Amino acid sequence: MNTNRLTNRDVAAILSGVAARLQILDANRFRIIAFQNAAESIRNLAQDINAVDAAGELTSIQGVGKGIGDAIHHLLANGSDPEFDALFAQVPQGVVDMMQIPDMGPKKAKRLWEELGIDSVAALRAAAETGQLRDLKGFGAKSEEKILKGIELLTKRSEQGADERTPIGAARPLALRIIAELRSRLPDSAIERIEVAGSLRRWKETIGDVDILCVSTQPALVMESFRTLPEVADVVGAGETKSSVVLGNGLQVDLRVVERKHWGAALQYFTGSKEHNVALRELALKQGWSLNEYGLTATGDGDAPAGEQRFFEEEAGLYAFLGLDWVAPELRENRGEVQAARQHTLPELITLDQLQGELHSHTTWSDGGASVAEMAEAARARGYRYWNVSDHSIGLGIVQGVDAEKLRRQRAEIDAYNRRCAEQEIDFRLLQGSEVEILADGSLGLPDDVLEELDVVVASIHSAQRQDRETITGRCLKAIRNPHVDILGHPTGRIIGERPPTEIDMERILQACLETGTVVEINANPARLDVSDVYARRAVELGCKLVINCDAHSPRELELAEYGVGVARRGWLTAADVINTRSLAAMLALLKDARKGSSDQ
Ligand code: DGT
Ligand code: CA
Ligand code: CA
Ligand code: ZN
Repeated sequence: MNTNRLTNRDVAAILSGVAARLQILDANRFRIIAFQNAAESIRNLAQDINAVDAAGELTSIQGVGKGIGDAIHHLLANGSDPEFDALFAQVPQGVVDMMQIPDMGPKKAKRLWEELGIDSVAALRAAAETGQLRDLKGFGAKSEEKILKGIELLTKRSEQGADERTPIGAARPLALRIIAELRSRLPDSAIERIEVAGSLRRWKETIGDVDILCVSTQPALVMESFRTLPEVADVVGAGETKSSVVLGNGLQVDLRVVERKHWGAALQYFTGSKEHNVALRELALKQGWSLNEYGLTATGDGDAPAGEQRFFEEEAGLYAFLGLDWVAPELRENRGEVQAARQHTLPELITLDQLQGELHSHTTWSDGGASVAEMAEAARARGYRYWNVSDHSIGLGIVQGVDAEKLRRQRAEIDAYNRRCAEQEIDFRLLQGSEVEILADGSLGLPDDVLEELDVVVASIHSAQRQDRETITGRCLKAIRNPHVDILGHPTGRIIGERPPTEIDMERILQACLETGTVVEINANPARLDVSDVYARRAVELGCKLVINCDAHSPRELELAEYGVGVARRGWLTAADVINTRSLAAMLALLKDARKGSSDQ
């Protein structure tokens, strides 16, 4: 057996590296896309790739065919693959890195490498600084300047952390503010429509850059206004209908102005994902149409005469023309949505307004910033019908935990609030729970007889997160098997861009959740988004129930629920899959111990 076991991430990185090198070598387009798709699905795969390989099921992975499957098998067995090794030796990593520079595609990178021998970002910077690029046909002083600017941007981004992508929780408020500012600065007549597109519209957990699309008859005015917004630190592109700026935090924002008649196709195109677009374009081609960001043009292979054009003011019109139901942006990752749209079997995705309450939150009893009553008021203001107070069971750092004695006193406070609601005939109920700590050995931070008295128990991990796969998985399995644990909180423990997920074997965890009736949390805090979209989808596929919780530590954090809904929608979840879309009684009936919730009456 091979001791240097490759992880899903390793395999995905190797396949991406192969795709990049094939791009530079100008290989067959479909071969490049095949490697890109395979890398992306393996990066997002819930199961361990080694286990999938051992079961002989590599080709059951979306985007992995016989050829790539065999190569992966070889890779996992031997730690390398001769064909991949040859490619990696042929094209240096530095040339691949050059493609990370904004506006540097594979063709440019290849020419710089082949014609000038430039094989790293550092070498490229030196050549640009000393004016050596202008000797190359098609390059001038201006392109040198642009490349230097791009390198500067790239360095700035990578200095901000290993991951140059921005968490959605940071990008989304900025994007919405920019749209609001544009609207307020410009006369009403200047902006007919404006919307975010790209990964942000798809609610991807991290954002490379923000894409905004608008319809305007005064593009110059819109461009000027955009480039002079107060958040803008640098203008990196200034065209008549497209501008790119970099904000103070390094986030790039692209704004494009399109004509009204192109809106449907443009919004579709710039929403992506690239993989979804490729699938859509291929479907269109089969029907005799070529698809781009303006609309459809007949190829002459179908019924319409070559050159005939079709435009769409709305996205839905474009999808319908191709025989598809409109696909929600969150699903556009080429994970089966195009086929489902054709067969009219897309899921009816959960929406934010379907949430009726939440089951994981904190108050001043532990590390929250607001009292029980303040949190309850905030929950009611959102239209929630119930709210579970789940303060930490044991101390985390300087924060005090809530023990059995404190829980008794807290219960009195919760009961008093509920009595006031009842007296005023307010349809709202506070529940009492705990976020009980799963200790390093899998025992819990509160004894069973205390847990038994609580309405809803969330169990999670906040310490010893570096345990090996067996240990941490076993530890969580023990908690899941406790009859009083209702919910597994933020199961993988990751903090996006800061801390990787634990080694936990999610496949086994989800199986155990299914068997025991433990509910899987989608922690909506955008720093966590845990479980992720892919695990959420896997959980539902297995038949598990999920819950969307903000894990709010203050009234303001209740607003984060939309990020959890984003994850759920990306995981193809419907309201039926998520227990806190139900009424209080129906929700409690889905918990492990269905008699719970009646104890305080
Ligand atoms: P990001 O910015 O890395 O978080 O991800 P996206 O999806 O926002 O990607 P971005 O900003 O590069 O491009 C926005 C959308 O434009 C993308 O989702 C699909 C479309 N698009 C961009 N370049 C291409 C391309 O080369 N081919 C196709 N089919 N679509 C593209
Ligand atoms: Ca983008
Ligand atoms: Ca973009
Ligand atoms: Zn919590």
